[in-house]
Amino acid sequence: MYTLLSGLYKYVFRKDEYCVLILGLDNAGKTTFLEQSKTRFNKNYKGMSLSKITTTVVGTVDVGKARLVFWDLGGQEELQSLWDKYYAECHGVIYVIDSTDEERLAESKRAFEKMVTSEALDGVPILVLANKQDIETCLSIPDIKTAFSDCSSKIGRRDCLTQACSALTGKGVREGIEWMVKCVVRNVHRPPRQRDIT
Ligand code: G3D
Repeated sequence: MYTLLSGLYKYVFRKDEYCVLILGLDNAGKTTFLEQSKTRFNKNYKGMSLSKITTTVVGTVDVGKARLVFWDLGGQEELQSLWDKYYAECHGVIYVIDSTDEERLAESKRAFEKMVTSEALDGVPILVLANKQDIETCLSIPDIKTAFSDCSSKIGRRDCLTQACSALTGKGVREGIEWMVKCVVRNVHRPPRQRDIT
């Protein structure tokens, strides 16, 4: 009887926890995306004062039995060298691009290329967010895909999606998160950590 009840307790109160890195150049909209995701998925979340947000922001979002734990690592050049310290432990990557910043698109592509060729990230799903699509003059998804086209062989056979998004208005945020949940759950090579809900 105890085993049965304890099994039921675990089934109801356990979450499968997946670590998702939010990467991209500074000013791409990573922190705004994280805040928007928490607002959309977590009931009663009131938002965080921007002054309290530090370089490595952690936030969680629950979708069914899955809990995504986000790490927003900061995109300044000196912080990019820290990204790979987190690769072995993560289950997914969200790479944010500022679609209005044509000048830094090549820089963003270089950072993406470096990230995607890291062996520690083999097989890890990548969601590319073409952010700031609410601004009329932004680059379109085909423009961005063309600019990143020579990365496709390096992406390999892992799950990868380019999603139009506005972290400011929330457009595309839910679709992106739901896609990521589907991918991390089915990736048997990186099983989740199991945690009791607190
Ligand atoms: P980062 O965490 O990647 O460095 P932030 O980027 O989330 O701090 O965002 C940088 C700036 O871009 C912020 O403006 C933020 O409001 C803006 N931004 C983020 N996402 C969007 C978006 O989808 N649309 C628009 N129009 N703006 C966005 P400020 O003015 O605070 O620097």
